[in-house]
Amino acid sequence: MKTKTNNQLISLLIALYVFIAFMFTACCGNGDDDFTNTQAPSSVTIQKITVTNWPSNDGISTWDICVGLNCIRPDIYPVIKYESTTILDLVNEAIENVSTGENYSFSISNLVITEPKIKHLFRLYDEDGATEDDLMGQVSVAPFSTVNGRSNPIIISGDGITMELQVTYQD
Ligand SMILES: [Ca+2]
Ligand SMILES: [Ca+2]
Repeated sequence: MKTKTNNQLISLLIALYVFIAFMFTACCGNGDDDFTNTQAPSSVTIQKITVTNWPSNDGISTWDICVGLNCIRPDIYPVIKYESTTILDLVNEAIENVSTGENYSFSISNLVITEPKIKHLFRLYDEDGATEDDLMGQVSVAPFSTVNGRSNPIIISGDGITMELQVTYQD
């Protein structure tokens, strides 16, 4: 009887341990996905995106191959996707022939992120006119994370690209 109770206790402890380990991984393994923070905003509104970094080439050659003083430089614009929906596409405001080390800002008219705790896909493209635009880099991240709190700007960085989001937070 004693052994059976002990076995049950051990089983219970193992189950509890697995549960806690699972909860820790789900909750806090990646601070970007913490759904438990009551300080999280109900929405985040993006007012400006400043691109501060991008890969110097596509791994093989310059972003554009052409004859001209600066035309080999990329013509950048950001795109934001949420799940399968493109919620921002600034292809029509692409900035031509950008210089490494400079910052380039895109003012946008209040893009409201309604699920700031869920991952969004931030992409930077090189606009190529007639041919398919080059994807320069992309980062999948939640705009709001408990690690960064309500920072402004929000820094989106990875895969060779960096974007700073000028935002406001809504409770
Ligand atoms: Ca190109
Ligand atoms: Ca170019």
